[in-house]
Amino acid sequence: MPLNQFAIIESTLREGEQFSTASFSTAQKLEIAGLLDAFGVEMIEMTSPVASPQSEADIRTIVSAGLNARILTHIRCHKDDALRALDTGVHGLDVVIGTSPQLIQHSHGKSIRQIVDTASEVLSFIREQAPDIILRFSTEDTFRSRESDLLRVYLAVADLGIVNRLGVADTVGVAQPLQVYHIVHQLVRLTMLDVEFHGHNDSGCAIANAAAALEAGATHIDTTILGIGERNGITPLGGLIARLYTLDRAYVAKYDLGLLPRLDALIADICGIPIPFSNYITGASAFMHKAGIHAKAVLADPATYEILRPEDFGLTREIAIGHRLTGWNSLKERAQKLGLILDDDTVRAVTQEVKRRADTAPLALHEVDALLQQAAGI
Ligand code: HCA
Ligand code: CU
Repeated sequence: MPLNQFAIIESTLREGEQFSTASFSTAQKLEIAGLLDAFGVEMIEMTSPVASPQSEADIRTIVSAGLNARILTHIRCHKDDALRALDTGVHGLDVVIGTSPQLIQHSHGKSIRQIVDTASEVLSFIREQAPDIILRFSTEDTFRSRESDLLRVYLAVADLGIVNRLGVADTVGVAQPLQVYHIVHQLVRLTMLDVEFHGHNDSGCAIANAAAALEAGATHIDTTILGIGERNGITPLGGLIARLYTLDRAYVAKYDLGLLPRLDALIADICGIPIPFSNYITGASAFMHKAGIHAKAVLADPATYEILRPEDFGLTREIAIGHRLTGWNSLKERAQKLGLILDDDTVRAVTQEVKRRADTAPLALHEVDALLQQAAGI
């Protein structure tokens, strides 16, 4: 299992731009790419140069920023697109072509045989033009494609001996972890090439599918900050980090985890959206403990109810106390924080008072503090 060797292909500047409210200026792309580079992602994928003149110019700008991350661009399986992309000086090309019956019918109209021929021609052309470029070939809508079609296409491409990586894409977010495992495992076994997974989140499996891909031997996972992308997006960077950290913190030790809150806040700000309360690691309630029993245990040892340590991400845990589920341990801790000396019976009495009032409406922290101070005679 190459989990300690996996790499992130960060696609906020490609898939992320396909999110409803995303449209990045050059300065914003530089800021995002710079922060992702500082975080330590291995590759940054950018919108095709064919998309617009500014998209093309921005690839050149990011390439010349001299980041550690390799800069890739994402193109259709066309020679013209490839030439435009190569001209920008990018380090890698991610080439994609649809293989599902739906895309064959409504997108390019090619048969599987024609797909194999086109892919062979375009990929060979790219390799002739750029012997050292990182070259990836993906099928779009892999998980609604026929397995026999996929194998024909991937094996033919692998046989060319010129691509560095094969990609599988759950374009519509329909795949389940076992299916992802199955396809990735076959590609790893049959081709020995690096394998990349790109997964949409329409049915909530994007993170689990990425983890399954890694377990099956995938080497690269596509992410975007906050998971932004077409519709409701793809595997979020923070979610992937949370998933892998909880398997073994060593898997993500190569990244500067303390930058995750800044990355999420930056994209939320640029896209004009809040960070969801339920977001992995950076959601407002990700490290918030409420029920008295939880609070008591967390105060004794945070690991009782925390699988991620907030301090590893530059964050702090919070104990909510002004509500009817509160417990006296939470109030005791609060009193100590305020420097108040109260015996346990008094703290218990204040706790009962908080519960009684909170039955009408939750109390703000300053209201709880006032009750504690009153009990201490202040
Ligand atoms: C799309 C394309 C893609 C490509 C993924 C890839 C997808 O925007 O529809 O090249 O790996 O989800 O299939 O993002
Ligand atoms: Cu996608």
